[in-house]
Amino acid sequence: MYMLYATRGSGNCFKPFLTLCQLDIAFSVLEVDVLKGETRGEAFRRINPAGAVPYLVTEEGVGIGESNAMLWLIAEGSHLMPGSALDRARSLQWMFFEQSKLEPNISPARFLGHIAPHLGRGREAEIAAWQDKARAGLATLDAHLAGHDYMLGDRYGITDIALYGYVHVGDEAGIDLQAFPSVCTWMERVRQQPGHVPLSALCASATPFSSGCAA
Ligand SMILES: N[C@@H](CCC(=O)N[C@@H](CS)C(=O)NCC(=O)O)C(=O)O
Repeated sequence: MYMLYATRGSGNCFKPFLTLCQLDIAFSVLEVDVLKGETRGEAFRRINPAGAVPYLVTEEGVGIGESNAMLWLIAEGSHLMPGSALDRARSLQWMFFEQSKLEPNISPARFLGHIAPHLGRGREAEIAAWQDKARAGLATLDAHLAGHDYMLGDRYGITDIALYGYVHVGDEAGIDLQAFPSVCTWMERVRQQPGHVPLSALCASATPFSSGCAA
């Protein structure tokens, strides 16, 4: 059974979680608390030396980092995978876009402006710069989705999950998502997919990492 190390509220951790849920694959979640610094602690670094979540451990005990890479493993052989060589390349294209233009801007703006605002005090200019960069990325995404129901055309899959992870919490990063109407319509389509679960479900029945169950 897969074990997913995750932290509450994380769009990155939500991606493998949602994929596992939608494919009805058995897994358990261990909650590593970023706010308490557990990701940087020695105990977690023995498991993932990169000190980041999500981290996925397979039944054979092999660990894999990077949320979008996990989707390729979890969804292998399923209807959520891109089919042709061209679609696989397009999927990677959008996943790299997500990790370079959206996630690195939405995530810190949301963390410092919404999740831990006490840490964001005095960093308003940095937050505004991240928001501007995120809006530029969202404009690119909106233009793409104006002509497509889903990221790769007419079929939902892991590329949609990769993009949805942070885009759907863009408002918590102080970005008005209504300014991106095609993104909003696509998000609603994503929410209508069978087996969809909200981000709030991520650590709802997780075992705390601090309980020592991971050892
Ligand atoms: N590119 C990575 C990003 C992972 C990442 O930044 N994770 C954050 C939580 S969303 C983290 O573990 N931060 C730990 C820390 O800053 O101590 C992915 O997509 O998985």
